[in-house]
Amino acid sequence: MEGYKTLTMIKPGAVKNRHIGAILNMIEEAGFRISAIKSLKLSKEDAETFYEEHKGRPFFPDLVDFMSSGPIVAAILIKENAVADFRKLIGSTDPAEAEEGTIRKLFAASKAHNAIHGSDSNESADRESHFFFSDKELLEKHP
Ligand code: DGI
Repeated sequence: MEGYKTLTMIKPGAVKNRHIGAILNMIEEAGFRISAIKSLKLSKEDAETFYEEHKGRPFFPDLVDFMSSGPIVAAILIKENAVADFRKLIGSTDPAEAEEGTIRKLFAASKAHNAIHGSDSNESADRESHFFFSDKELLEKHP
C-alpha cells in the first residue's frame, strides 16, 4: 500500500527546549499512529548521509552541524496519505511562512532551526525509515 507512512525527526532545538511531549501530542491528535520511536544523537557522518541530497548547498555545513548538535527523536508515523498530511501539519520550511497552528509556526526558531522533519515523498519515507529502524522495531506492521 502506497503512502501510508512518513518519517519524522524532532530536531535538536525542539528537544532541548522540551517540546517533545507537545509535538508528539499534536502528531497523535492529527491522527498519526506512532509505529516506531527512538531518541539518539546523530554523528556528523550520520547527518551528512541522511541529508546527502543537499550536499553542495550553501546551508549544508550548518545543517549537518545543527542536526548533530544534540539528541533528536526519530519516529515512523502511519496514516493514509501520511507524507502530504504530515507536511501540512508541520508547515513551511521557514516558520515565517508557515501557517498558524502548524508545528513549525509554534516551535521553530528559524528556517535553519525549524523544529521538525517530515519526509518529502514515499520513496524518501522508505529510505529514511530504514536509516533509523529495522523491521523488528515496528510496533505496527505495515501492509
Ligand atoms: O523538507 P524541509 O525540511 O522542509 O526542507 P528541505 O528538504 O528543503 O531542507 C532540509 C533542511 O535544511 C530544512 O529543514 C532546514 C535546512 N534548510 C533548507 N533550506 C535552507 C535551510 N537552512 C538554511 N539556513 N537556509 C536555507 O535556505
